[in-house]
Amino acid sequence: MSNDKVAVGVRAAVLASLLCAPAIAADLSVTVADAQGVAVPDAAVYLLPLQGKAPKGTQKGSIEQMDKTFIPYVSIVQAGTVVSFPNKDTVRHHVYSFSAPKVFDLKLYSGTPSQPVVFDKPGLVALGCNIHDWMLAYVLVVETPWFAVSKDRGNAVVENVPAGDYNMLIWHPRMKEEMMQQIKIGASAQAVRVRVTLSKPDLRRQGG
Ligand SMILES: [Cu+2]
Repeated sequence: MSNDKVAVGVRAAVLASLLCAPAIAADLSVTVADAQGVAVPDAAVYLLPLQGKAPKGTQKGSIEQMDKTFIPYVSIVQAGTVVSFPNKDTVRHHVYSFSAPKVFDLKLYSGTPSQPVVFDKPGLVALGCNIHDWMLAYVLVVETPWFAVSKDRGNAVVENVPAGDYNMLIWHPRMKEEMMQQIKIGASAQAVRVRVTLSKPDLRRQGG
């Protein structure tokens, strides 16, 4: 083999190893509790990089209607996400939003409406149903793929966050405003606990 060919081969190997090297990233586990220390489910947690723009992540979501309830109650999606609204009930629903980031209206339907809804602008969107006016859900539209919603024990895991500095934001339907704190993500998983103030009432009601 000529020296030139060897050099090309070495360069190709170096390039391949650079391309295949996994970026340093880690999971962030956030446990959300209220002022009394009680676990808070349905809190949306998301990370905005202090430098640069976040890349595009998953762009598909789904919000079901089951037992005349939206599931999940709180969703967080990246701007541009296409969300479907499958109806698992035998009754029909008429899902709508009057919220500025996404005004829409899915007229009475059963099954899954053929037109999904694209949440293209960041902000908070409240969902309702024209037929069952107790039905309520929220979609928080953010400009990052790094987010999670807390489960029953108040735990939210934001997976595979590239190492770097971020603003971590927490939102819950009962909070007056988002809470923000800076956080550094390194090479290994970390866990943080946050306390939030739930000063607004829970607007969910039971329906028939
Ligand atoms: Cu309904």
